Amino acid sequence: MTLDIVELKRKIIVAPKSSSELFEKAVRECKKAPNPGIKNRLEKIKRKNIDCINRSLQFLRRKLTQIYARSPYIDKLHPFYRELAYLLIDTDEYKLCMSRLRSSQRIIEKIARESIHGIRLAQTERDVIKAKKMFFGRTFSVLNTLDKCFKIVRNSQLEILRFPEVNVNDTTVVIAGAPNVGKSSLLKAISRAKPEIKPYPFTTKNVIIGHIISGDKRIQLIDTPGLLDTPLSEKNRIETQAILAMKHLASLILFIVDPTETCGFPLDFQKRVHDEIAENFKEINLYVVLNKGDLMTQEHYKNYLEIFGKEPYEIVSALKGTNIDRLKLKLLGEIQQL
Ligand SMILES: Nc1nc2c(ncn2[C@@H]2O[C@H](COP(=O)(O)OP(=O)(O)O)[C@@H](O)[C@H]2O)c(=O)[nH]1
Ligand SMILES: [Mg+2]
Repeated sequence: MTLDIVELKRKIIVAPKSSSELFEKAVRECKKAPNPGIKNRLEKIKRKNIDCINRSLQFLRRKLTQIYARSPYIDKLHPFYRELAYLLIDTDEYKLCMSRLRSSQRIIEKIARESIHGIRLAQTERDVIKAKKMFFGRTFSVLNTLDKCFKIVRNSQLEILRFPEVNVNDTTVVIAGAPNVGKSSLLKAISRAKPEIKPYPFTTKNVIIGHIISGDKRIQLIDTPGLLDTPLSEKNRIETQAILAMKHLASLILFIVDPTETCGFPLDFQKRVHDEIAENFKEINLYVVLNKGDLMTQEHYKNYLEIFGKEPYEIVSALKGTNIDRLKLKLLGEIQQL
């Protein structure tokens, strides 16, 4: 089972805006070191400064680890999210930066060890302060070289946090079809609870998610207003790729047709949309559902058969609720075969 996207998002600790922000916090941690209750002045200063370095080191170690260990591995993402990630973020830079955070943490640990060693050997107060300054000076340089990485990682993380939350482990039925054919009405009629609205990357559009639940069987239904309702060839490249990422998600596509054409789109346009989707989602079964059965005449049906050239998977009326339960049972039956 792939880790749930909600869980992945919850784990993310967003990288700081800049390296100086992190450095300043590390210096603040150092200043929290209390005065040790020792008489010998040199020993006292040594202890305090070692404590200071350790506090800063622990802080930086924690922060850096949090960023790289709690951010998702792109290649371990579910293919749907992996494809979106490759579209949305510079994954090469992201990966490179993650490993740089890791190695920089080790370098800072080494600097700390050397500085602490220097403090232990120090003969004078000045030598102690010099060793401490060495720690902060070198740490600052290391963090400085990470500045660009913090920005890259931060932006990537913010993109990932905007990924649509779909359940990749559920059987997924994607609903397609021209505008106004009744996709949303059907989703509402067939779903158990109120559908959830989720934004879709690269578009100003949302997807709407509903569920059919029967015993231990779950089907996730995705309505795609504005995405799979017009020919893909009329969309820009990125938007098309983002839509095509759905092929990693969809177990089957329900293509809704309005044979009455009251949707405002003639059947030959609806067929064009159908053919483009079928062409682009070759590996996925596509079933035609005729909607608005309540308005459909013999004439409409004949016209449909002529243009589509195949019997529909089901004829329903989302408005009247006709054959909705039958469609639901058929879909639940499909799960076994998927
Ligand atoms: N007569 C009739 N109208 C329907 C049916 N399903 C949807 N509609 C109407 O068709 C219009 C578009 O429906 P909608 O679900 O928004 O279509 P979408 O754009 O494909 O999501 C609305 O006015 C619905 O009330 C149906 O089965 N019969
Ligand atoms: Mg709609």
